[in-house]
Amino acid sequence: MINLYCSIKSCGEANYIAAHKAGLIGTKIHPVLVNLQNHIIVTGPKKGSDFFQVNPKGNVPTLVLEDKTVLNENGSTFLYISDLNPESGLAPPVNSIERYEFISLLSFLSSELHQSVAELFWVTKGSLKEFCLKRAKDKLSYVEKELVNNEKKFLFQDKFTALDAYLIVILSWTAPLGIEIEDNYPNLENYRDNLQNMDYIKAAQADIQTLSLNK
Ligand SMILES: N[C@@H](CCC(=O)N[C@@H](CS)C(=O)NCC(=O)O)C(=O)O
Repeated sequence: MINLYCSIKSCGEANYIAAHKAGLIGTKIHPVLVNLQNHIIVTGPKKGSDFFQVNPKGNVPTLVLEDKTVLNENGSTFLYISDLNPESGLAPPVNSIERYEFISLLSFLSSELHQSVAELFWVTKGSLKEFCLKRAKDKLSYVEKELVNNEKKFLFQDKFTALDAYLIVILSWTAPLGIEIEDNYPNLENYRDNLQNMDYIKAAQADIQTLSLNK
């Protein structure tokens, strides 16, 4: 079994949602929860141990494969999970031009949108906060105008992919950080609400919550 180290409401949860949608949780992937405040593993046989021993960077998502290879960074983990079940359509096939377009969007989500929104967790006041807030809003405006316009239900082409799992988790961070999607980004609001109502998203989120309750 492959271990997926993740945390509730983090980009690790996004990887869990993708794996859940592809039917991989419990069949090929075993989820392990990590407390990102203190970097302690909170479920499974390694409960109570230091997550830095698994991944020296201390961040999720982290996959530990059966041969003990450690894969980390969303740009890698989402693709690995997707390729465990190519039929799931979580990512386009290897060698297709769509694969490269998909990787481009995945890189944008992880290196630009994710980081510009998440830095507001740490930068909470002053002119630096204003700068970071504007930067995050600019990235969201790009998604609003270019990626989820025309009532698009999914980020890439016309079906659910790993990118959607990633984007809805990033969008769940915005309200506590003072960015109101409802007031400013109608396309993103539609996109988010539509996905949030999908049974497979609700089921994945309920399952990861159960995992945290049973720790
Ligand atoms: N560069 C990483 C960033 C992943 C990341 O920021 N993960 C966060 C959760 S969303 C995390 O683990 N933060 C805790 C830490 O870095 O100690 C990627 O793109 O995958």
